[in-house]
Amino acid sequence: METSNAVVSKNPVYMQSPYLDITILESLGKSTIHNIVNGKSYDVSPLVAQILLFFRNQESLDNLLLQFGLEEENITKTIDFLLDNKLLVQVSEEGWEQFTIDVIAAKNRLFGVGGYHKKAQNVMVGIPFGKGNGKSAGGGEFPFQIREYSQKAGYYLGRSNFQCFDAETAKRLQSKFSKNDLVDFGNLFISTNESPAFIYEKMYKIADKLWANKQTPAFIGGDHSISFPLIKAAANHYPNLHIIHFDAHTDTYTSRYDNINHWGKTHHYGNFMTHALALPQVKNVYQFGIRGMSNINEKSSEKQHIFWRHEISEKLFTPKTFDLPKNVPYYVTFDIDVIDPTVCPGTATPIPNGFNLREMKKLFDKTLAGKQIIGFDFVEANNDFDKTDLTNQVFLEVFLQLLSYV
Ligand SMILES: [Mn+2]
Repeated sequence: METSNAVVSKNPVYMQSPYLDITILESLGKSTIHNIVNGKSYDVSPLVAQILLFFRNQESLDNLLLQFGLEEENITKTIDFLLDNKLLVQVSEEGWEQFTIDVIAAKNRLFGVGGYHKKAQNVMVGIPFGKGNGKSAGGGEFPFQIREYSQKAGYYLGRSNFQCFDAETAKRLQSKFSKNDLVDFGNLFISTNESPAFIYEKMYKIADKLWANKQTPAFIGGDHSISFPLIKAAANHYPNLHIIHFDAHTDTYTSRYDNINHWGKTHHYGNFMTHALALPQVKNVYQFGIRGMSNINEKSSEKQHIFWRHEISEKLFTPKTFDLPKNVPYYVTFDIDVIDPTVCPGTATPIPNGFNLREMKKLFDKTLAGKQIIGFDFVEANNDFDKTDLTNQVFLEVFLQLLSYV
């Protein structure tokens, strides 16, 4: 007797391939499944697309039959088709491992913390991707470099008293490190034969999974283009998402090439925010530290709130606040070029008149204290522009300060 793979085990568990775009066109009676790895497209009935969407998270065949009111023999061919074309994956006992395959454990974990586990609250993930920056891809090496630097310097912080920070920050960091709920997942694995679209999709899937597990990720870039897939993933879990964006640039810049490249569908380090603003779940974006001639008339959305460098200076050491909404979830994206290039030279697009570290710390106090921060990224550190260790040191100090508020 011929038995199909799909029904051999009693109640198999399936999961949708992580690399699909599914478009359902009810009115036309057909749907399209696009595999972004090999470029293949499949026209299927809306029911088949719905079945595939049902398996977005791991689900058993029995649950599918129950949910859709189907008989097993009527669905066998469809399941086989989906399996044969790798649109659907049968989850083995190592099913969970699928998620971790795309992240390679770091040889030297940052601050000497532990490796990934499901229960950890704060999860650091390196995203060594720099090709979204049109000026220099060197930032892609940063997640490797910072771990190496940190290890050589002996920064194992498990029992540190964080005396080099002010008392409040030290207290927050001590509690975070002593609870052992900060881990270093490792770096996103990127192969040279992968396209940027494919790599962005991997970032998106990892971020989506971390938020699905109710964890709080801290992503280490990489250039600023990585933030869009991360924010897109956050939006799946937070329908009222707010963004705090530290940067010298608004990153809502379009170039004439943006329209040539796939009709504006692609994104890069200079326009990731335009794409983030277009997400309906993103309600408001607060941009801090914007300055310089490249922002001479930059405001493109009602959701976008710019706090200019010169306005911030006037408020920073006064009791004045920035009146950000309370009790809403915030994602924080931090571009290291918000800091003055004389303080931190290692970045591809330096702009004069940035913050010093004392101002930066104060700005964190005024914007992040008491907020619900669901995760953050720290991007655009690029040691190609700094042959000293200054940028590494600025990164570690500012990263820890930022982390202390999360
Ligand atoms: Mn920038």
